[in-house]
Amino acid sequence: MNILELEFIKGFIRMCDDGFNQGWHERNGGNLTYRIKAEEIAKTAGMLDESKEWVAIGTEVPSLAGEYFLVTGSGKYFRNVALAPETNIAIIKIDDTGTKYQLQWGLVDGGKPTSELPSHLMNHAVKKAASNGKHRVIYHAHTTNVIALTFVLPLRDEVFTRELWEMATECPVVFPGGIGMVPWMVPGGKAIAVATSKLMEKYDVAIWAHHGMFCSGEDFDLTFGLMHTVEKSAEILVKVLSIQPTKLQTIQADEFRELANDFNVNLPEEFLFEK
Ligand code: 2HA
Ligand code: ZN
Repeated sequence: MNILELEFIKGFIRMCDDGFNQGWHERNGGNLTYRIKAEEIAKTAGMLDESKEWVAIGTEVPSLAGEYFLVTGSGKYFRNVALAPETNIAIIKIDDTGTKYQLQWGLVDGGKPTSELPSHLMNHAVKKAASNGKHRVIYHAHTTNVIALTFVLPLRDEVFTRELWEMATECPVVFPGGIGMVPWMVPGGKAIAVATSKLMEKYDVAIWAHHGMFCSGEDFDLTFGLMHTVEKSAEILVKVLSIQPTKLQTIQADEFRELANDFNVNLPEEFLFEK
């Protein structure tokens, strides 16, 4: 059995390729991590290396102790993942204290897990608890239209949520919980990880101003689909604002309530303010 034939690895690689093809991963932009299921790790028996040194994560994630993650590599290009998975992605294990990781497979030409490992793992910790273990995917992408909007809209959760809900009827059904906003911060470290994971207690989507987006989900389809839907909605808004600065008509607060009722989703009233 070749490890690359395992379904979770194939799904991860396909998602990297899909993201690149959307134009969200210039150069080494973006990163993807997946919390591997116990039954999936069982299938890698004999293929993992448990001899490498334990390396500091840069933050603490005790609730992820002993978990395995499939991750993109720091400085690696999404464009190259499908061509050479074993040089661009890796399997890591978290130690018993939740402060260190060990590289057990992949990155064969050297390298480290994604530079955003602290944000990814803190988001995983929060979402694992909030979803009773269901959420397994954290995805960061440099989505062009969402980034553009962070220059022209107030960086407030209720503004981005409402504006993006209005751009397509499916949006409130796909991200009923809304969107959290992180102001500009230095990426890669613990501070932005803390700020993002705090928002992830409430949301499945967080936007980093002038940088990109983080999405959390149960599997590759749902998480990619979430990123895709939010970014498409942002693309429509960019087009609308480019045609004329004010909308002639849009979906109204009461219409969202009607939609919520028919589609059986909970749309928090904080996003249904009168305008
Ligand atoms: O270059 O996207 O946020 C990888 C990144 C850093
Ligand atoms: Zn980034």
